[in-house]
This record gives sequence, C-alpha cells and structure tokens, in this order.
Amino acid sequence: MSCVTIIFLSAFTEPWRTISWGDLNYVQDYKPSKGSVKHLRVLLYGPVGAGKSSFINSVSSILRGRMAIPAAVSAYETHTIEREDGDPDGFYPLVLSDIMGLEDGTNKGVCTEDIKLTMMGHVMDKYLVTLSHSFSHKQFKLLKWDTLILQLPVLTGIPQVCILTHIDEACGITESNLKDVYHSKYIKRKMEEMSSSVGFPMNCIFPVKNYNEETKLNDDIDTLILDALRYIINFGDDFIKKL
Ligand SMILES: Nc1nc2c(ncn2[C@@H]2O[C@H](COP(=O)(O)OP(=O)(O)OP(=O)(O)O)[C@@H](O)[C@H]2O)c(=O)[nH]1
Ligand SMILES: [Mg+2]
Repeated sequence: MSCVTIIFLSAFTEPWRTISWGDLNYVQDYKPSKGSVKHLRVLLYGPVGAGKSSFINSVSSILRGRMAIPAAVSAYETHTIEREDGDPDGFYPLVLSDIMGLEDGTNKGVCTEDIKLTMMGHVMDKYLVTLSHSFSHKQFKLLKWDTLILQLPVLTGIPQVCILTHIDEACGITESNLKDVYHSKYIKRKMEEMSSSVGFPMNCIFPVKNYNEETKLNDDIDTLILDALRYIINFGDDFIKKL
C-alpha cells in the first residue's frame, strides 16, 4: 500500500522578526528629545471597524496598568494618557487622535479632505502627526483613502506606520498563541501584500491584537502593542528633531 504524506508548511521554525517580550520601560521613560515639543501627536485613520479606537484603548490600558474605559464614539476625539507612576509630568507625552473610519461609496465616516485638513492643521501648528493605518482580517482592498496615504508623506513629510489588527482571528497560529506571530507564514504574506499595495516598507507594519473582550491585561497582547508604540515613538521623535 502506498502512502502519500503531505506536509503543510505554515510556520517558520525561527521567527522572522525578533521582539522583546514584556518591555514597558521604553515607552514609560520616553521624553521628546526636542525640549520645545511637549508631546508627539499620533493620528489614527483607516477603514470603519478596523480597530483604531480599540488600539487607543489598548495603549491606554497598557500604560495605565488596568483596563481603560472604551473611547467614546465620535467623529474626532483626542486622547491623553494619565501617568499612574507618580511622574510629575502627569501625562504621557503622547496625544492620540481618533477619527471615525473611512468608507468608500457610503455616507459613513469622515472624508479624505477632512483628514488632510486636520493633518495639515497640525503640521502648521508644529504638532507631530504620525499616521496609523489599520487592516482587519477581512480581505484587504484599496480604497480611496489609500491614495491619500501615498500622498501624505510627500505633502507633509510625516512618518507613517501601519497597524495590522485582528491577528487573533487571522490564522490558526496567532489564534492559539500570539507569541508565535512572527512564525506565521500567513501573517507575513498579508504584511507583504499590504506593503506592496500601499507602499509601506515591511519594517513600518506591525501586527497586533487589540483588547476587545478581555477584562484583564495580558503580556502577549501588551508586548505586540508596545512594540508598535516603540516604533511610533522612534519615528515621531526623528520627525520632531527635524522641525
Ligand atoms: N478580535 C479582535 N477584535 C478587535 C480587534 N480590534 C478591534 N476589535 C473589535 O472590532 C470592532 C471594531 O473596533 P473599533 O476599535 O471600534 O474600530 P474603529 O476602527 O475605531 O471603527 P470606527 O470608529 O467605526 O471607524 C469592535 O467590536 C472591537 O472590539 C482585534 O485586534 N481583535
Ligand atoms: Mg472608532
């Protein structure tokens, strides 16, 4: 009797990107390197339901060490994060701006022109705006706002990162263990697709799982979000040095 063995190679034996699991200090200790800048301003935009508000909530929960109250639903909301570590500054030097998602062909969400004006306004005020682009496990397709993404660095020189949300639902590997995210061939392929379709370099794309139904903090969720935040801070700090 003959036997055919099919091996499904869906995982890398070694992770293709390394990450420091459980490192909160970098974000906690960050101070803008340019004294005249009080905080980095981070603007999140992307499609409806991609997880922008959840990302802000997740960051807030992790930095405060406890679950944060969900962000209010509104077209534009700015969030500061209070320090719980007795630092005399009182707040983290990060301001996260949440805007309602963009959706093509409907009247839902904000329009690209609003975002452009918002961003240009911040730039004029010498604020930093770092952009975040979210993506869910649903099939990725180019929307009008992707064109905007491609134009914005040219218009403003503002750094951008892409946050890939919902990885806990994206593939079996991340569903069973978030720690294995950089072992997953599926996640890597999705990141490569994203990179080639919107022109983001791979090292500006970060897969995360946001807090959504958890009642307690989890080290693995925290680590992926903190890793993304560390790069957002680094890119933002490089940008303010040039202002
Ligand atoms: N499983 C899972 N659910 C998520 C994740 N991120 C967000 N969600 C859920 O997805 C839904 C939409 O998330 P939101 O954060 O409201 O999305 P948004 O981008 O702010 O959407 P708009 O404000 O409508 O543009 C909510 O039910 C979240 O709980 C994630 O990483 N994993
Ligand atoms: Mg939202």
